[in-house]
Amino acid sequence: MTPTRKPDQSGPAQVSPTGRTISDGAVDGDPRAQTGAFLTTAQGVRLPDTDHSLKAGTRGPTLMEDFHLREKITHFDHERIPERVVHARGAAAHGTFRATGDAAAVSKADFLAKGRETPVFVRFSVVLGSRGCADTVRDVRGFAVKFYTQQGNFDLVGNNMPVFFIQDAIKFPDVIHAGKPHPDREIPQAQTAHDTFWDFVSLHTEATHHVMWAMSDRGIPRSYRTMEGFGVHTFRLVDAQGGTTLAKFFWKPLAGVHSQVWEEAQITAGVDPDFHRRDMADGIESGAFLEYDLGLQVFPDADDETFAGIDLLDPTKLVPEELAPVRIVGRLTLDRNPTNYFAETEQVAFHPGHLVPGIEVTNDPLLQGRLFSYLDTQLTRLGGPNFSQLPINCPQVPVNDNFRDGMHQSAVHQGLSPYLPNGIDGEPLVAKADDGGYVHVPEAVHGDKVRARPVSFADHFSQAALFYRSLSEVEKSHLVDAFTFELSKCYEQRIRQRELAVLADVDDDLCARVAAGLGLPAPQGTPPDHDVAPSPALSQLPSAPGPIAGRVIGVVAGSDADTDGIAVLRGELEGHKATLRVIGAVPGSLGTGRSAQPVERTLVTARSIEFDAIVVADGTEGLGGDKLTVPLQEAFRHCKPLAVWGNGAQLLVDAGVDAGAPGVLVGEASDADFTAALVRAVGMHRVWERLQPAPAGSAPSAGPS
Ligand code: HDE
Repeated sequence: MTPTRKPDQSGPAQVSPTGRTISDGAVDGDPRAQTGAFLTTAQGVRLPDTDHSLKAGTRGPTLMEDFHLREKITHFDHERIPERVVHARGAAAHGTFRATGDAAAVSKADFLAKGRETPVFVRFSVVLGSRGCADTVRDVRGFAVKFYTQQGNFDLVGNNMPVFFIQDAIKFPDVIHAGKPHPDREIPQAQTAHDTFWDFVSLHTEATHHVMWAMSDRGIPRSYRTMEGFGVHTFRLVDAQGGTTLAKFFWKPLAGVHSQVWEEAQITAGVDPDFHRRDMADGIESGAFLEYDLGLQVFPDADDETFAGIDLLDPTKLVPEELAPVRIVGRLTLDRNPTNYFAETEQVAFHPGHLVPGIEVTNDPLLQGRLFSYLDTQLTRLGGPNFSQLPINCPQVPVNDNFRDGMHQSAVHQGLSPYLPNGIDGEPLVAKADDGGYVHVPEAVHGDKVRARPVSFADHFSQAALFYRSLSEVEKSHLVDAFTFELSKCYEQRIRQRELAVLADVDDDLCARVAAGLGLPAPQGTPPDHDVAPSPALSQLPSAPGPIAGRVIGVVAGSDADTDGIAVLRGELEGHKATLRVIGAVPGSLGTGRSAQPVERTLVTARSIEFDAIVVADGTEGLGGDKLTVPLQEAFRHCKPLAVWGNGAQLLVDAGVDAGAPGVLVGEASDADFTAALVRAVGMHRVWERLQPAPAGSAPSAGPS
């Protein structure tokens, strides 16, 4: 029962944080937004001037009594809150999760019931960088989802890699200290290519599997829409009858899993540090929403908590999808950008302990430590214990928690007795499982008090080898290049040698190739046998063209460009929810009438990194020179599709690009065949065949291939 106000009591009027009564008809319908015709102080006093401080004469000193100056500057002085100690840089979007009902047999969670639609807020992040770092650094990405369910908030706080560097939360401060910039000069920003990181991971070999993922293409995603997500830990699901299973969570992007190449990621960090957040916001604005399927791997809740010999409590291990298929249980669509970065993206507070009935934690020692950390860090970051009242964190169900007071309390609690039981105000009901109460599954807990880990956590190499051996050759070579790059950035030779010794215990081929790149002898190790079955699901290369929604295609066009042809191509791409951007010599517009084309990029502002493919249209007057050669060569080198029609082909030749190479489409006109071939090529993401030496005597292609 909720206590009621006594007859002699009053309280503040029900106004929003911006001073409007809830019934006010607001322009945008949200009483929390600032409106009103006049500029005011924070106290609501109308202001005649906010540009001149109050002075004794125009040339005199500023007066202490200038309450507006003092209030304005004081508020500004306190605008920043501490950034997250990890995952500081992030970007977020609102959306909806729609359940298929396929999880209902294993979890009684209401939001997983068939047809249920649940509002969500998703924040993607990089781990190591500060809030202002570049989006495209090599790092793990956070993939944190808040479900505002009818049973309270559930947070799935995951990453874009399925395993983690350490097996016990007590090492988290250490691995982060090692990954963050060196404490003396605070260098390097947002990267692992430095001594302390490699010192740590070569000494803590449990990190080896995750290091493989971080050095693979997964560490440099093309965009948030092309990232897989993983809950990492094993959770315990509870069905309506109280039966339990163990499960791992997955997000499968409908756009496929794609990455940048390393040189591209480095260029992007300088040319457009906001690349990923821009891609997401622009995509949502243009109707190319981000979509992911939620999947579950489900395992019997066996006493030893293993599956196929894999310890499900060890967060450095995955279960190959070939052994336990991922069952799709719902779809997430991100279709709305936040209104205010600070209020939403910065103030959102995720916590792996925000659980709903039907989902419980396991004894994974990494997860157990996380259950403490998130609330603890948020107390400092968000300035007190009441941050769950912030609009972005607020559950969308009744809250009756008996918590009181604290910094920034915005509820006006009534009654005298916020405790249970009480004989004064009456009490809220306590819920049984049937009432939707979160009743923990009983679990026997026993054991000696020890600081130790299970014997099964000792194997640090077999899954690192599984990962490497499951990759395609092009992915392997990227991974070798990444190890070589990062270890070359270390100053200490002994750290390089120690990491090579680690790689020798993973795979001879990997170790030999990295050692060759470092100019060091390859040590002999004891890698796992080669007869372990690879897991093709770990490779991210597509076998067939995927959707191209959200992709950006640049079309280079001269002053005499075939604007009718560009219009045809634009229509085709827009039909696939992809974007065409015309790159001209100067800003303005090309052509006239219905097929007139705006020039959205010029040779001064365009770099290849913005585009998933570059097309040169027929009509190239006024184009050429280094400014064009650079993006064309980059796109070619990064194995992006290139296409030309009409006399556009000459620009490729001028730029020194081999028009006969794989993935260079040469057409007479921007017709249906040409556009379809381009869409297919972009759907394959990259033309890796271009990296193979051309067979002797191969001729340039005469038409779209
Ligand atoms: Fe986190 N992590 N973490 N983490 N984590 C935080 O919480 C922590 C781990 C993850 O967009 C912090 O509010 C510990 C694994 C994401 O706001 C902090 C350990 C996974 C985000 C924290 C881990 C994650 C965080 C910092 C070792 C993937 C960003 C700010 C046991 C399954 C959420 C904050 C957002 C953020 C602690 C390991 C994911 C300090 C102690 C494993 C996506 O509480």
